[in-house]
Amino acid sequence: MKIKQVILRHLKLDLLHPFITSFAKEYDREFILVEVKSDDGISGWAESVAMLDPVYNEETVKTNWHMLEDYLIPILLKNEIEHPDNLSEKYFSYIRGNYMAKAALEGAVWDLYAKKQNAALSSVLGGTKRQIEVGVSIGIKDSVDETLEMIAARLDEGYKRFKLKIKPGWDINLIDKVRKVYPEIPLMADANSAYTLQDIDRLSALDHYNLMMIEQPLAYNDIIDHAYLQARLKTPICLDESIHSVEDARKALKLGSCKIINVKIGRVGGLTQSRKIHDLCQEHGIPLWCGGMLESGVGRAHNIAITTLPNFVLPGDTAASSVYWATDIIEPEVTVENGIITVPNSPGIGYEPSLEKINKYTTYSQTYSSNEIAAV
Ligand code: OSB
Ligand code: MG
Repeated sequence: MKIKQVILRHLKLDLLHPFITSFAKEYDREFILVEVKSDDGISGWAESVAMLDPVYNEETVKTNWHMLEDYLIPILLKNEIEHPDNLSEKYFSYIRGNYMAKAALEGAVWDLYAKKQNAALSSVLGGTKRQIEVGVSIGIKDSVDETLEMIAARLDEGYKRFKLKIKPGWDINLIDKVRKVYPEIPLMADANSAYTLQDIDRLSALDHYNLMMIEQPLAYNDIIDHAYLQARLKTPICLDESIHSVEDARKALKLGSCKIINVKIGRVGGLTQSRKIHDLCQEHGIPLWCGGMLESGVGRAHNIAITTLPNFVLPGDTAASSVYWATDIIEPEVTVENGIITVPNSPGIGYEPSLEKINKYTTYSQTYSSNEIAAV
């Protein structure tokens, strides 16, 4: 496969509801949309999930633009790509880290590759599910009552699992009150690394509430303390921030740092690496689910495709477009019925990026083409 052109667009979309975590308050999302074009005029699409500031991981929108422009796009335009797997396994592997940047370009090539075969991305990846179950991630609110209202609304919409963001002081009381109103709902908490081992009593207190899991309680780069904590908690720990590769997953499983893993395509460097983590965890009986980074419809479509792999057995964070945006940039938008997304079977990501909407939200863009690279 020869890529002729890559277009990077910087977009800004306003969130319908501010999203507050232990590390950030987000009112909108600025991100890079990647379009790759082959010589026969087909386009593949993906987005970078890097945040504006380096608060989830070390990457940012700017570092991703730099990595794409100065390293990854020139590699892509110079080489004949036999298979998308070769990007992370061969061409990009000498570059350390920068997984979200790599995943963004690789994802667009995967979409193009699937479209060229006239096949859905989900089936090209080996996915089998026709429907996927989804949950919803609820940020930190001003009050417990406000959180309860949001849960009630999402419960009405049929979501299958409720994830509440927690931090020290917004944890036991919150979960206790939610459990009093909803003793049975599938409930979990995500700390985004807000605790240390000194908080072990506070975290152990959450064992009384029958949570499905606690996501990333300790440091973003830790798997050692998590192993110590998991040995002392009944509640399963799910790792998010700490897992960047199949090697990280292997080590975390060996140490007993978690019982569940949240896969984010961007965090682990793309679809090829996500699939490797999937296969390893499947072998070891470790359940997976697909996390979210407040993606637009383009990233959401990629999340839906990877979730069709059989070991994504727990509901993911890929909620409907309408949970996040007044208007999404794909057609049709992602819809959820009774907590279920029906996986599209049209070629590639299965949703059409709307150029009209994309242009409306694009603040700047840059085109790179293979002729220019060759001429340099
Ligand atoms: O930790 O899962 C997280 C959003 C931004 C950064 C990190 C996280 C999140 C979410 C939102 O929880 C999930 C979603 O896209 O709905
Ligand atoms: Mg998380």
